[in-house]
Amino acid sequence: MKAPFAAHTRPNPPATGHAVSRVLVDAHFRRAGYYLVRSAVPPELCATLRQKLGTELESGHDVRYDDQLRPYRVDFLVDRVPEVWNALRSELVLDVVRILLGPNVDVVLNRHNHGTINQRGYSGVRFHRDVKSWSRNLLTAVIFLDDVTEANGATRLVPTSHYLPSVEQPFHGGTWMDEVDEYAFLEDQALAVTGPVGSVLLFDATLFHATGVNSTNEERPILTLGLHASDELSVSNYGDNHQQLCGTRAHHGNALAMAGKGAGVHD
Ligand SMILES: O=C(O)CCC(=O)C(=O)O
Repeated sequence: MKAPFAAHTRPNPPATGHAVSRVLVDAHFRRAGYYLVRSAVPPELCATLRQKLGTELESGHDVRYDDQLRPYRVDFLVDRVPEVWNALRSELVLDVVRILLGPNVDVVLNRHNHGTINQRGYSGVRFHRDVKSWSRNLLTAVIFLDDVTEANGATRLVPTSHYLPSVEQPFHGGTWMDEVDEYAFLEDQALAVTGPVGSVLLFDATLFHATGVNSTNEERPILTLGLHASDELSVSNYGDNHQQLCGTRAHHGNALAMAGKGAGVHD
């Protein structure tokens, strides 16, 4: 029998109608690099998503295996499990995402877009950034499909590390913290972000973060998506790696490029 989530003594905020302070959310996110939206996705929807994630893992298609050869990740999530859109469009999630990114938001299909279950003993992904540099940044969204605790491997992140300069390293592009000597010691400053089922951890994709080690016998299922503001250059006829989450998508860039005459023109 699994122990209920017990890391917080205050009651969960209601999943809907919970007023968030625009100023505080934005100020905390910009300084610390992350923001946890507690209990934002209804538990029933999380149960459906857990079950669908399990089915997709069993299918063996586009599944990754951990260091003990157990299936642990499925890619191309939004195509395989459309209920992910309902989770992202939960009222409280959209409230906070709109504060951080504005009214028009896209989901990126070629970064993250996966569901993961970390099982006992798997040490997960080591400290890294999800993008190399702020110049093409993302908002990473981790949806907790079950209670996430330190014991079952909560994501660990290094607050404020999104301010550290981008460092180009051979082969891996500088996204791995332990490959940069000056940054490696920051692991000691990391904190684990825990929360009840349905919580959503949002962070600047240049914030160094890692999977915690799961020391329980339960899985820790999460979904991970990359979001960004749909800005005036998002729409292009050079191909589209995005799908609209909310708002509108408009192009105000180079008109020639949009008309298909863009070769050699800055788009
Ligand atoms: O498993 C986690 O807690 C974090 C996963 C992660 O960092 C990633 O998918 O890039």
